[in-house]
Amino acid sequence: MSSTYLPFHPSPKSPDITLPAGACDAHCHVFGPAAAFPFAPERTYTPVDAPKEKLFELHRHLGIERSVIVQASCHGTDNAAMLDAIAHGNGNYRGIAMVKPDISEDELRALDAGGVRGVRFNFVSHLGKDADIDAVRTTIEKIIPFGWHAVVHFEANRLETLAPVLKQLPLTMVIDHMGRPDASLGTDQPAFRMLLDLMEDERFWVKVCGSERISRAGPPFTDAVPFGRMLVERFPDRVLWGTDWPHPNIKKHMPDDGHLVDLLQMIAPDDAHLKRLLVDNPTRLYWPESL
Ligand code: 0GY
Repeated sequence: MSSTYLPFHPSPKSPDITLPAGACDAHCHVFGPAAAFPFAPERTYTPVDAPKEKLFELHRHLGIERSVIVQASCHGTDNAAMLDAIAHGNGNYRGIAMVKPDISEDELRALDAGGVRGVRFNFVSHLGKDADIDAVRTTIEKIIPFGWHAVVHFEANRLETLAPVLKQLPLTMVIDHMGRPDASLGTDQPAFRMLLDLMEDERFWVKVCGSERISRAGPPFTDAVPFGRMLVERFPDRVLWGTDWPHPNIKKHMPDDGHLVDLLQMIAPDDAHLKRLLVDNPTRLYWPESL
């Protein structure tokens, strides 16, 4: 297990753009603090503490009003740190949990009351063993009555085997980080074409974040922009965006979150698309009661 990953940026720049009212960061995490919310024994990495106060401060700084906190693997299926952050978020925070397949209806009800609206499944080598497909199916049967969705996080090379399985699942699925293609291989690479094909099915949504993860050129990560731009233009009503703060497992170039917001000027072709990406789409998925 390594703790050599970079800490989050200490003082992100102010973005060059003013985000639309109600803008949502639909992918970020809280880590610890470990003294209050210990990390999972089975974790594959130990991050630096990234508590809710720092997340709230970042959101104020960037002009973000709403957010979805995604359970990270380093906390395993103990969603306490995330639930605590949501509870302090004045209704502007929702969560995506990680759960065991034998979770009870009462436990799911408690998560729902705590602001959880979906469950995440990982298929990423550096985060440990892939989610078990039978366990995924069992969990999904249990969450459907709550109207939740699944968040699927996979490496690009998993898509060929995963796509037929995902196509059988009867619920909304949100794909993390544009399906994690290698940006240096271009938008015509088979894995990205497969993702575009999957997106033709209206059950699928995709997060156009993770530019810093798929980039091979490094800061300012503009080699990742064509991927996000293509997704936003083709599927304007099923795209979400997030900071991915505090950026777990980044070893080389810790992004400045202000720069990541600036990239949105290139990812969205105009203000109308930007509003759908940051406001309308996350509202439909996470705050439908406010519509
Ligand atoms: C991300 C990506 C990563 C980590 C996790 O659950 C996690 O630990 O999500 C990663 O290492 O690529 O979405 O934040």
